[in-house]
Amino acid sequence: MKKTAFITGATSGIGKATAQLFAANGIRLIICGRRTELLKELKKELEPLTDVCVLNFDVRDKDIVSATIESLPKEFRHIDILINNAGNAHGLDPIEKGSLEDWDAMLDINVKGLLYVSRAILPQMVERNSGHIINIGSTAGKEVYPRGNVYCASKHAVDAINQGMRIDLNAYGIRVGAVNPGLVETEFSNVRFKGDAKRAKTVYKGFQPLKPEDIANIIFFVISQPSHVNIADLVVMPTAQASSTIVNKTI
Ligand code: NDP
Ligand code: 8X3
Repeated sequence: MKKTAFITGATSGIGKATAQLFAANGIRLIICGRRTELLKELKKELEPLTDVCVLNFDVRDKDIVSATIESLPKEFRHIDILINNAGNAHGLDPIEKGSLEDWDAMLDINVKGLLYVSRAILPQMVERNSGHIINIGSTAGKEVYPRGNVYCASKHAVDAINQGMRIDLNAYGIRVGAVNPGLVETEFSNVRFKGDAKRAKTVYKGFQPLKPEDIANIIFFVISQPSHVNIADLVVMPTAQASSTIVNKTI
């Protein structure tokens, strides 16, 4: 039977590339995000390859999250794979100047949003004693860098939630693992710098960053392992990157 994957944050970057790769491999898709037009376009692109269901919601709204997931059409209710990917950094300020709105956004989306989506999907996996969850963390969840403060905190929380999920779901045969990327060129820095494309570009200047497709390939590798293999935690950086602050820029 074909598997069904639920991907949050499928409108761009890592989530979109993962949806494209999954579709090319015949995995049925539930693609989620806030930008309706982008979801519709992606559905149109991928429908020749696989069945696609669009879910349009903001992960911050817990009532909408659970109601929307409950309203899935019958043929998409059985979810085999959950990719908890939706998230972003908002701002890069020192802690004493941090914006409260940015802090709320990062904690509400990256941490609470991930929890709301997971809470709505986990019971069916528990009932079936099967499922695979991949949490997209970050190198920012493994170390803390200057002015990364609250974004790093949100990704450290994802790291803890990943471990907690794996422990609590162990008895049910559900696989849980995290993929923690370093610098990937997506819309990430555009969002962090509030649409300042020039500043966003400078983040990836002078070295070869990861592409969203690189992470999609890794996610696909993780979900393609036999059922007795669980890749619990994986960190991947561009070759030019050694840590959050050490990047070999040549230009
Ligand atoms: P993008 O900005 O390209 O994609 C972010 C995705 O998250 C979009 O599809 C966006 O959809 C979705 N999203 C954001 N906020 C919400 C929300 N409130 N409700 C629902 N969906 C939301 O960035 P990336 O692809 O780079 O980021 C994906 C994940 O990878 C994030 O968790 C990020 O922290 C992580 N990551 C990224 C790295 C990088 O260097 N790029 C490195 C390490 C981790 P929409 O706007 O349509 O709602
Ligand atoms: C994204 C990687 O270093 O920009 O999570 O925070 S970084």
